[in-house]
Amino acid sequence: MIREAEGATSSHNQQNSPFLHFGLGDRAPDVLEVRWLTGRIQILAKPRPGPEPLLVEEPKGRFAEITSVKFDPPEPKAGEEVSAKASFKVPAASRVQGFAWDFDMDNRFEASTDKSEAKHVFEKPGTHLVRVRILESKTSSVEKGILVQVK
Ligand SMILES: [Ca+2]
Repeated sequence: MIREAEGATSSHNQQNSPFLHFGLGDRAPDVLEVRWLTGRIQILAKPRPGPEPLLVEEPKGRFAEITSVKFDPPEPKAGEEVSAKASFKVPAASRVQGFAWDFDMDNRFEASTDKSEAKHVFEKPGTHLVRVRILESKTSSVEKGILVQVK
């Protein structure tokens, strides 16, 4: 389930509540991901349904940023192995737990790596959107999407 919230939808003399209400019903998902407008992804493991609402607030403090992703070769051919390398910044106090790579935007990560580099073979030519995630901790991560042209 994905639910998107927009900001600035209020009109004159009206103000939107800063709260969003989600109903999970009787389902107990394994993971609840909250994507904040700042780019931070908050990961809540096994949120329990119950009579009391679960209040989720964006964590304070600085977080990691993926500054760029480079491919080698920059314009790969279909069937050719490509190396993808992410450049990133992390606050001094945090450590990176790892990286996850989704090379075909199906919301499943094909590769999990300790280093900021992964290899992949694109089977088909065309424009591919690659998603890379920095895992800052079990509860926080940041993603970036990059287009790559495959010949
Ligand atoms: Ca994938």
